[in-house]
Amino acid sequence: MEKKWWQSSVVYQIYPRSFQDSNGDGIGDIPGITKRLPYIRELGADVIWISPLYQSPNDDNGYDISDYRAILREFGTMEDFDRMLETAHELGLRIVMDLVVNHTSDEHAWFVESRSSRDNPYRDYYIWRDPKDGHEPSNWGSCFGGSAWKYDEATEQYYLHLFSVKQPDLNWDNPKVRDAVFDMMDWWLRKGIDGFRMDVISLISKDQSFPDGEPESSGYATFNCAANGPREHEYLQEMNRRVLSRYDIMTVGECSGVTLEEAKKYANLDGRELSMCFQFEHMGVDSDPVAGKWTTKKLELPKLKEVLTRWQNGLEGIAWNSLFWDNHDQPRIVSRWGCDSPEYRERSAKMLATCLHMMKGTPYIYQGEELGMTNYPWGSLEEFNDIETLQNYRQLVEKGILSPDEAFEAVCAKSRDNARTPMQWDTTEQAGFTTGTPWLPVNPNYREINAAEALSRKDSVFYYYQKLIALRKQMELIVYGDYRLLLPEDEDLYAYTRNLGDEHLLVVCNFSEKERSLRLPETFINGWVLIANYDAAPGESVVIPPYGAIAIFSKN
Ligand code: TEU
Ligand code: CA
Repeated sequence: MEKKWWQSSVVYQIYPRSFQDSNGDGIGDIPGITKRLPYIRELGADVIWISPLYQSPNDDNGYDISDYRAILREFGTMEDFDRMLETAHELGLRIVMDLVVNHTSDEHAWFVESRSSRDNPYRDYYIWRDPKDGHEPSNWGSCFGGSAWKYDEATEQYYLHLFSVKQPDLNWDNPKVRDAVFDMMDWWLRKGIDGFRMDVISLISKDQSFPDGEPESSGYATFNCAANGPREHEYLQEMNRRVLSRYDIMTVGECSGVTLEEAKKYANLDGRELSMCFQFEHMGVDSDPVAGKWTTKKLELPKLKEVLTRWQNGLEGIAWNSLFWDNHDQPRIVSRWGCDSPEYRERSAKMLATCLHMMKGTPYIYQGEELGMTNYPWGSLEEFNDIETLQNYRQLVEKGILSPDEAFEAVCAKSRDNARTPMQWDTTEQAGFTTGTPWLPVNPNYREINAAEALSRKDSVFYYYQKLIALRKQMELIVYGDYRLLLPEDEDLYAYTRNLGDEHLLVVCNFSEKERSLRLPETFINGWVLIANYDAAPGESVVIPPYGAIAIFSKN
């Protein structure tokens, strides 16, 4: 197998709105990112994925783009962008841009034209359908609640929007759309960016008959029924031929609804489509059959192990995995699957990091994860900003799927806004994020949990991540070794090995509050402790404290 730079990279994700404000308007911006690049360098990550920076009316915080070649005024100017890119490159950091081309904003010039009349040249840039028996053309639902079809009075047709009504889906079956998108991608690549993270790229090809899907408790079929459509791979291969293959870049597809078999195509090592893809199966292990992700159900560890192991082994030697717990759409992992009480917050954050970063694939760190940032202590529904949270809350309560109290508890646990509260830099007012009023409140725990504190203390979560990253850079075993699960049924311990030639690694992570001991497999007796989040002294067995984690190396 040919080795690629992005296989030994670690990616740091920035959500620009919440990272660092530089001018006191309460909104993070590009000069703020530039100022903090040395911080990311210090952590050791070498690729930065930045959520959308483009012009947008912000119905979905930048994932609704109205001009792909302009920077959102609140974030700065194109000159600011160019300076950031140059500074990043000087520091040896690569920049991967978010690419949102399943849909645009309804304020994009293409859609303004498209909706103006049925015979406008841009009409077919989007997906328009006549009513079916006076109703929506199919039962497809929007990810944010309600139908995915919106009736437009002016031209008496429906348009498709798998996300908000302000995010109409592009019609990829129109070759002009593909030309326009590829041209725009090329424009950014010529500027010198290092790749793309492709938003819901698994949804771009739709079955033109728009068949009804299996309805959920909401009455609609999930937007996943549009995933991996009939011409999906044809379009990605075309994109690859015409654009991607001409640059030395990294591409990661956000592949909602992807199966293992599909991922082998998206992320195949033959390089015909993308470098790697995000799958979400492991993010769904604590969801509910009726309420979906909107539940406070506890994690069942054997399920998580089953899913991740299937992906680790299923792609082995065929395609490349990406590894993540957190992103701008997920609650904070330490609150979700660790323990955010003062006693265990740091140890469980390090345990989760160990479990993920010792696996095979490219790891992603979401801003603040390296500090063990936690979910926000929400007091009322009014405090939320996110469209997905607010619309789903309403739908869950209206349909009687959850009581208002249950729905509130669920959004507190799962809202995307948990990830979007401002980055906690130091103990000054507003955590050093802004000198003004932040667009989302700062978590009050910033006085204890912040970057300045973490950087001043050698045993912080930050330095633990730094060490994990450094180990990946030093050891091919961590990048290329195969993966084998141990103890599949154990409800507390996640244990696996990695193996490359005569090198072996044993990783044991305790997801519980119990102390657990484990007899070491023969190979690892007298092994070398590569990293642990407690004072470890293994002999023939290890005693692992609550939320403990250890990785033992052996060569034979
Ligand atoms: O997310 C796509 C996606 O699948 C999400 O809807 C995800 O399932 C959900 O947010 C989890 O709760 C991407 C972006 O990451 C997200 O921020 C955007 O809102 C969405 O696409 C539309 O562009
Ligand atoms: Ca600002």
